[in-house]
Amino acid sequence: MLELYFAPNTISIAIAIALEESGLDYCTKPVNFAASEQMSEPYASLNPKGRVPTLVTEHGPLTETGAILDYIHSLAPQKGLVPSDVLASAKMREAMFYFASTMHVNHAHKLRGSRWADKEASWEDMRAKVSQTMTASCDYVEKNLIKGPFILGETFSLADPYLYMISTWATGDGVDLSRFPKLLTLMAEMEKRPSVQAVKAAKMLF
Ligand SMILES: N[C@@H](CCC(=O)N[C@@H](CS)C(=O)NCC(=O)O)C(=O)O
Repeated sequence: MLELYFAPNTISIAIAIALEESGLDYCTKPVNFAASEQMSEPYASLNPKGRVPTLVTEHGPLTETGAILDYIHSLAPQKGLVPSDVLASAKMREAMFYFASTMHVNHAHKLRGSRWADKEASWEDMRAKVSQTMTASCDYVEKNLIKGPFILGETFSLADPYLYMISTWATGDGVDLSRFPKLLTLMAEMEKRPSVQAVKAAKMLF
């Protein structure tokens, strides 16, 4: 059975939502950040990057949110989590690459400045910039990525749980979400879905 290593409220919950959408059998394994379990054995052997998510498959561990989401689609193609249209699927991945390379990284500057600099003053500077960079990302997403109500329009795709999870961080990152009605609609649509309700009931998201 697939095993999802996760921490609550992190990007790993996008995987839990997609697994719920897929109908695949899976079980969850919490990784305790407070105890730095992501950095130590046995987890470090599964994911030497010290991050969640990791999905352990019958062929071994798989990491990186976008890659895991695509893998879930490959295991349950009948669920239509990736559109069959070639351009639409490329647009979905365009959004997902942006989330991984830019938006998630913007957010990480709030608490993880030590990845990029050694001086506390530099961390403070990075933290102070997060509301600006996350607001700019939300603005880009609002104007360019969300057709509405979902990213690709009426059709739900793997990019939606990815953006949904990042959006749950936005207010804490100093973003005024009321400026972004399409993003708020996408979040509300996601919250209606049984997949999101299931991860909330499991206390993976609160
Ligand atoms: N590129 C990775 C990033 C994963 C990532 O940074 N996850 C965060 C949680 S949102 C994490 O595990 N942080 C733990 C740490 O930095 O120690 C992915 O998309 O899977």
